[in-house]
Amino acid sequence: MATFLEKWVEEQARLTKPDKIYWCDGSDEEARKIVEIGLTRERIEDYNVFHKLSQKTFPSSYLHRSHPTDVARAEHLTYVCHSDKKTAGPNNNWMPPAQAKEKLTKLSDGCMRGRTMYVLPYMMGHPESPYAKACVQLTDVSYVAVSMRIMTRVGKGVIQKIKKTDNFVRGFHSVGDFHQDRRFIMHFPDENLVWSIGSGYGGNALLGKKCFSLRIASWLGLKENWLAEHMIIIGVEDPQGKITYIAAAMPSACGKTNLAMMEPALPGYKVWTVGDDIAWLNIGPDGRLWAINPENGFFGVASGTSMKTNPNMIRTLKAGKFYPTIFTNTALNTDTNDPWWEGLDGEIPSNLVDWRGREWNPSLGTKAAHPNSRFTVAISQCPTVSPEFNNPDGVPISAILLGGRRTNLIPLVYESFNWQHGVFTGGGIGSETTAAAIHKVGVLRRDPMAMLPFCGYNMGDYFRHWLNIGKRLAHPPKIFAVNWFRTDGEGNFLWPGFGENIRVLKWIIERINNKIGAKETPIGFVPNPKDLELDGINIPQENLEKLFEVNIEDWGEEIKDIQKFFEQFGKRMPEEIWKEFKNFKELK
Ligand code: GTP
Ligand code: SPV
Ligand code: MN
Repeated sequence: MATFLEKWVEEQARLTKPDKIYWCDGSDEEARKIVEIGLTRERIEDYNVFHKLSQKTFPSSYLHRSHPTDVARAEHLTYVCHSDKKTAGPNNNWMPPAQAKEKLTKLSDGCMRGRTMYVLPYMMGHPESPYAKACVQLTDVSYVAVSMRIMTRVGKGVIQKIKKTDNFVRGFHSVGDFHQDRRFIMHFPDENLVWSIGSGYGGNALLGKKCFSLRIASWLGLKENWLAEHMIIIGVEDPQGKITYIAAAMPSACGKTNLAMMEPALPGYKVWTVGDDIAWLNIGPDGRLWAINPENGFFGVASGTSMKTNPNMIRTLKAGKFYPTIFTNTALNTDTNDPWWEGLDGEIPSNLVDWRGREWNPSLGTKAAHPNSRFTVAISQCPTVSPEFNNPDGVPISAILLGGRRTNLIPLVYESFNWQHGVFTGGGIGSETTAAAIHKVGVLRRDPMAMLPFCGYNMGDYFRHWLNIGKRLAHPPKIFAVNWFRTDGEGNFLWPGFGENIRVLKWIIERINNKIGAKETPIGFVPNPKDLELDGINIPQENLEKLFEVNIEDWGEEIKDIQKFFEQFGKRMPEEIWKEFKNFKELK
């Protein structure tokens, strides 16, 4: 008798009419075959899906150019289809599930004609982890099939798991005709289903990532008492060899990957990488918060990545151990056949074509690499990958960092008074938008816990859920807010960032261990000047003052904006958060 999975695949094939159906086993040999198809047969506009790069500099690497309208997440085309609008909340686009399905069914009719339907069984999380989830994605493009192998644990073993339980998350994906008018990324949380059509780009198409591991998983977390968060997970080893695990949320393109594999500027410190984008957080039997990274690879921002900013990522990209590594929408040095992007070490090469394949030189005034150009690479290639990466139980979290990109107002770091105050602080965080999604860049918006585009239900309920989790933790992590992006009057960053961020982590760890005091301000505790390690770094005194300045007079607009944001959630907004808000407003 056909299994639920087989029936589903058959049904989707009847609708989409692919030439072939291919069940992936996740093997190296298979990946090579699929890449071969993208090198020769499939085309996007006038370009093959894959272009082989110089194997000397970046072994096993390929360049992929996406459709020029398809270069980032499409938040305006992303829907969460709960049965009622209130459950989706003002933070999500919503359509009644039946209407959404009708629309998608029409768009999907015959959409795989002439193409292959790849069936990808995969795990989010280590197969032996009690927190892992089994999934199956269908896709009609080699780029997505191969990227899923890098980003997740693809393998036939998953089918065995599924057979026993019939419990898995379904992802249907087709690039359709790439047209924006026929592009939708729709989520059906009550059916464990994601249906995405019209885009081949990362977060719209690699459905294990934001679609499942955040939007659907956050909803599962609400029902099952855990949290799915847009957070990195790191182990910070101090000179005595003690490792402290930290989770940190920052919006897209705001520094997570860089922080996750930092090369610390302070001697004796080491950062171990557990995850760079997503954390699933569970309450352990010991009353602590335990984190796993459900992913198996990095889908990182290329622009700005160099031996100076993120040497461990450059090393990861050059390792060539796991097949393949993919660059998406970077420029190409036509002399050397190497990928190139703004911020990479060395001179600007003289013979470049831009991310669309057009001849390029700096005088054009455009960017050669798309600002959201990315690489897809296995986490196993990372020289700082934590020995705990595959630990089924995850790692115990001692601190949560919540960040944003703020050119002014927000100090480098401050500590919340307690969990409830931390939820209020995180809930009110704002960040300036980046090129990771299709919208105007540099616009300030509220982005609570960096989850605004990823929370799969009403954020009022989400804040309540955070409060409840806090109550159930015997040892809740301390909550800190961070901002690497404050600038001076001329737009220069006040803080050098990257490897120097270890100084902030050191302060945080000392606070966790009650080793040092701090200055109390209305927004939380900020470092006493003497407690931030500044040995070996030269920061003008006035910059330091500015970095930690909490001028409460300047918070007027911010408070109004936070209030307006919270008010959208009406009765679903927890009283406790309003209480914190009121306290804060009165202090002001
Ligand atoms: P997503 O993959 O979209 O989730 O992004 P991310 O949060 O992982 O951001 P990432 O670490 O890739 O950094 C995004 C951009 O911010 C890059 O261009 C980095 O060079 C820059 N960046 C990262 N960390 C710092 C920092 O400490 N200071 C400054 N000034 N820039 C940073
Ligand atoms: C982000 O935008 O947060 C990313 C890239 O990490 S994507 O996979 O598109 O979500
Ligand atoms: Mn990242």
